[in-house]
Amino acid sequence: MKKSLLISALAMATTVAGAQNPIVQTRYTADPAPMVSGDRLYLYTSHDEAGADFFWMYNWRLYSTSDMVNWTDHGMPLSLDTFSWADDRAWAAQCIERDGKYYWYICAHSKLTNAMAIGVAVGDSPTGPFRDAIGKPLVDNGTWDNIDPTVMIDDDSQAWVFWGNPNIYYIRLNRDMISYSGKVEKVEQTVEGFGAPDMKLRKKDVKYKDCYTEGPWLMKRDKLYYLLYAAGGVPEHIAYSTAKKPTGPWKYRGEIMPLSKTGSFTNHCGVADFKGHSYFFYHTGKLPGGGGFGRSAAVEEFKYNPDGTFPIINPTDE
Ligand code: FUB
Repeated sequence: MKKSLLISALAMATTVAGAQNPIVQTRYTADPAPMVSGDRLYLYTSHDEAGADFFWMYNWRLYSTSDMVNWTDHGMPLSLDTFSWADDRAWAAQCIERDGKYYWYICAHSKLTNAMAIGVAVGDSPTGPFRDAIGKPLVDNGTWDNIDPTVMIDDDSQAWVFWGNPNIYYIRLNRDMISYSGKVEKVEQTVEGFGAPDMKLRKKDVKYKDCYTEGPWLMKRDKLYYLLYAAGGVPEHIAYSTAKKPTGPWKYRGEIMPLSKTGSFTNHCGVADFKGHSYFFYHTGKLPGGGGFGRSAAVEEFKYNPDGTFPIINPTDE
């Protein structure tokens, strides 16, 4: 059983079938973030522009499926126009449901600080419509580190947002999901935790190449917290760390998706369990005409190892 694609060009909310990677073959879709709601899996993506020479990106896209074979294109529910404070770089994002509302955490360039910022949109359904939830960024402290938010609601109902490149930050969201308590915290990147120490040492010593770079994905399984992320600088592979608490300490657990010839020097992952199967989403540059700035979401079904660790997952075209 495998994926899909061939989302028709007419597409909007049209169901079409296919059976190979990339999932979407009619446009570029990067930074895939799955969310299961009801009996559907929703895939929130960013969107590379054809022919771009950098990550000049303006909107986010949404697809869904009930069977991992037939996908529905829900169009572009969110764009930079949604956020009065944002003017460029509509980068990685993730959506989550709480109390019947859907919170889509995004990052974009802030006009207010001339740096990257984290924002949040809210809607009444997984497909929106979405609006800027607070009319200003959630985090906008003037650093370019503020990219790639990942969000998780813990069993004790505490919601967490992690993000960052090359540093990792987190906040504890309040129950309203649009404000937070305490301050922005920074994760200490020890060798034990992430395979490498801070950026200065990474640059000096190549043995520290296997380090956190960006694109965190926070999840919990059997009481253990997992932080998956793009690692190793350029080009990126996917690695992960685990911890008994979201605040750490983290333990580096190795690679999940090793470097391979995908045509994209970035990678960015998301994981979902859906209808009894586990899926690992990532992106490649494999769509014809694609590459490092023309990426496409892809997916692999996998099984966790009996001890809860991730297997090695390689990209396929199937
Ligand atoms: O899509 C733009 C940026 O490229 C993302 O924010 C990073 O994770 C990398 O995939």
